[in-house]
Amino acid sequence: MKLLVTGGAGFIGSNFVLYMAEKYPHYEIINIDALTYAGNLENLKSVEQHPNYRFVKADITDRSSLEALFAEGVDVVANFAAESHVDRSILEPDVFVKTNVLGTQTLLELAKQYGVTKFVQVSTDEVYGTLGETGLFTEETPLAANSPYSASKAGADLLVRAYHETFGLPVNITRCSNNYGPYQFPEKLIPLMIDNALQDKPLPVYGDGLNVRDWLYVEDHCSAIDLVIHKGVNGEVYNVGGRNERTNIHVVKTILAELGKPESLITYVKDRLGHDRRYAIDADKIRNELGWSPQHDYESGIRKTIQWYLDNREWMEGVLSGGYKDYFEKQYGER
Ligand code: NAD
Ligand code: TDX
Repeated sequence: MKLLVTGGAGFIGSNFVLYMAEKYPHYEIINIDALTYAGNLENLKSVEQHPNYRFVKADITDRSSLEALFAEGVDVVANFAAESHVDRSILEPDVFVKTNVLGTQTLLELAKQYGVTKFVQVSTDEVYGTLGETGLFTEETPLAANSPYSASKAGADLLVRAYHETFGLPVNITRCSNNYGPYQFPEKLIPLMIDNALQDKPLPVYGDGLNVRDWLYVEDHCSAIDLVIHKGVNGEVYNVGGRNERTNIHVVKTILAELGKPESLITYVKDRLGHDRRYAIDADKIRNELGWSPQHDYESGIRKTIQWYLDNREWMEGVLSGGYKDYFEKQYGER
């Protein structure tokens, strides 16, 4: 099997490459990534020497730089590449539309032209909008994206659907809830709060801190995508989530308690514009139809994650200093 992973230098993509390379050492894995601020090849150090792994620096919106790779023959595309941070999408929506919508359409076109056997679009629960106090997102929940980020992901989802309906492209869409774990860029809630707490800096909590997210340990997301690649019924959407709903303030307090830091570090700040109140995923379909089950609950996952950041301070320092950007040239030279 020849697997093309896009965005494999980012948080979830790099965890996925490591997961697949270990589980299927005989698969050929090609990782393409534009290495934006969020892409970090240091995440992939342990797989660099793997004989069946290859990294190619490329932008998913640039068809000409991808064509040769597809012409070599690709079986499966797993599209993780995206602009992923909601706050950035509020400040600068253009690049979200370019990468998330146009980039996905460029990949779909190549997948159609070169006849891939599966195209998995890694999407998000945020395309469904927001929930009130009760209820869960199912695959039938109408799309009602509220941020430029989620709107661009919803646009991509509709293009993926359209390539299935119109051209018969064998696709799946996965819609996962909030991930956490190793290698997450410290603009996102959990690594940001761990890092600030370790440095005794204020922990900025948006609004009243009572927004709810449904947390999933990243490895459990990887196992879901693995299953969808191998067993997903073409054209189907699969929600992914572990029923770990927590308020943001609860998450922040868990981190402070685990690190032995005082709650006086918590600082309430201005709310995010258009801040979705609550996400919660009904994952019965992937559980019942594909046999997926997550291996981590919130308590064990968050402890493991905090320990990883404690054990990998140099990774965080590299990210915060921007030092990881030198890594590509050191490792691969100019291209
Ligand atoms: P991330 O920001 O950590 O990584 C994104 C990666 O994509 C980076 O390596 C970046 O360099 C690369 N990239 C960006 N623009 C590119 C382009 N034009 N061409 C090629 N590569 C490009 O994001 P993440 O948190 O790992 O999310 C990965 C995917 O999973 C995204 O599609 C996101 O929407 C989705 N998702 C994320 C979560 C979450 O909680 N983080 C939850 C559900 C779904
Ligand atoms: O400093 C902060 N303070 C704060 O209160 C940050 C960065 C966030 N928050 C709140 C906003 C959200 O309610 O914490 C919650 C989580 O925020 P993020 O980590 O930015 O994640 P979210 O906006 O929920 O989106 C994430 O999950 C779905 C990913 O970034 C998306 O890529 C994914 O699709």
